[in-house]
Amino acid sequence: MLPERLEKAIIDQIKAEEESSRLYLSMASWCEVNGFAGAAQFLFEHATEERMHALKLLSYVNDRGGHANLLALEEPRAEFDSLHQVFEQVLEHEILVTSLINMLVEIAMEEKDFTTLNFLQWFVTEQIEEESLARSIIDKFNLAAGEKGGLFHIDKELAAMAAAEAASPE
Ligand code: OFO
Repeated sequence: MLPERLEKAIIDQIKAEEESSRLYLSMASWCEVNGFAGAAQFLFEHATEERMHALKLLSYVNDRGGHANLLALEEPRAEFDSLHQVFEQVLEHEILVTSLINMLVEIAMEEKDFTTLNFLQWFVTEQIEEESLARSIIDKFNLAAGEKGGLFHIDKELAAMAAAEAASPE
């Protein structure tokens, strides 16, 4: 059985992952209506990944004899000033999620639940990858600043990254 405190914390994390998914869906929608088809594709893909993270946590709680009941979700932000700002928000959000995962790890350690600690390792690694990916995209904006057609090229690169992600989802 999962310790009650840990079960509650994982249920909160399911909510956070669902909210991540909806935030990226909302960003994808903004990109789509603003002519950034590649970025939209990338963010739709990312939204699906976050939903898979929520499902992974949900299954874990239930497999350990708990009950992953779902919580009410916040309305995601819908408007952005620029594509660059969208990806700055992605990074900011991933940094927040990393801190939430670290808090979960801390609770699992305090509860001496080694099975959960082992399970959470996947999320720890995933957050390193996601933060690094968001940083690399922001670097592209900084490099392309002022360059003619810079946004067009970034959007094309994001489409290629989305296709690669779709081919090896996590
Ligand atoms: Fe769920 O991986 Fe990012 O947030």
